[in-house]
Amino acid sequence: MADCIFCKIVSKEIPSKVVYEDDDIMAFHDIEPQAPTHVIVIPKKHIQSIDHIYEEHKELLGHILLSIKNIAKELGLEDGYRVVNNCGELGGQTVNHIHFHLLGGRQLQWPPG
Ligand code: D5M
Repeated sequence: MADCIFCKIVSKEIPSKVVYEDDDIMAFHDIEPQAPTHVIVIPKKHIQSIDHIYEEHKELLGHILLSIKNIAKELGLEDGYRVVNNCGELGGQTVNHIHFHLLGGRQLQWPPG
């Protein structure tokens, strides 16, 4: 998608600090980290949000979750971590390419704001 920041990260038009990449997904360090470890995990295919997920995406979403587990292990988050998805305006989504925040490296609080 032409105006999508994360599509530009996928195409390498915008640089990022990649922690994992394969044919279908990419993980890179968040530019505004909210924890010592803050990684964004995305499908390479442009999907706007969870609201735009359909049956055909089930395998891709499973692959993302399994990869998040593996990335967390690689990054040394064995004591725990948080996975966040913000969906839509009231959900706090600012980049309209579905993404999962992987946060860790400190005691995270609940509830979020
Ligand atoms: O989160 C969008 C997240 O995307 C937010 O934490 C900043 C991050 N972001 C935005 N631009 C970049 C670039 N260029 N590199 C890395 N990270 C980026 P949301 O859930 O939509 O509020």
